[in-house]
Amino acid sequence: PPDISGKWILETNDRLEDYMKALNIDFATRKIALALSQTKLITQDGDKFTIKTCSTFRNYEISFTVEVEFDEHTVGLDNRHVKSLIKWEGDKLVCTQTGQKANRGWKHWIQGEKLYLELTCEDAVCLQVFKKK
Ligand code: RET
Repeated sequence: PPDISGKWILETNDRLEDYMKALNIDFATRKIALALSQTKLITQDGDKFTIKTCSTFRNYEISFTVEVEFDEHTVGLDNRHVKSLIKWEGDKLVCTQTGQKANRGWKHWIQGEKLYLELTCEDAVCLQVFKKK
C-alpha cells in the first residue's frame, strides 16, 4: 500500500461547510472551522495508523488498524458514536462510518505530491488537499 505518513498542511478545502451542515455542526463552530488552517499528522506502521487533525481551535485524533472495526466517538466534531471500518481500496484508504448518518465516511489518497481527503455525509462531499510540510 502507499505511504501516506507525514506532516501535511491544508491547501484547499472545498465544501467543508456542506459536510459540517450534514453533520449538524452548529453555526459558530462551522464559522471557526472554515477559517482554520489544519495540519494532518499521519503515522503508519504496517496496517496500524494514527491520524491527528490539528488546528489552533481543536484537535481530533484517531488510531486504527486496517480491516479492524472500532467504535469511534467524534468528540469535538459532531460528538456522535459510529462504527468505523477502514480498508484499502486500490491505492485509496477508505473509511465507512456506520451510525445515525447515511453514507458517512472518508477516503485518503496520494496523487502527485499531494494528499487528498474526501469527507462524505449524506449527500455532502468535502474535498481537502494537503501539501507535504
Ligand atoms: C476541526 C476543528 C473543529 C471543528 C471541525 C474540525 C474538522 C475536523 C475533521 C476531521 C476529519 C478527520 C479525519 C481523519 C481521518 O483519518 C478541524 C477539528 C469540524 C473534518 C477524516
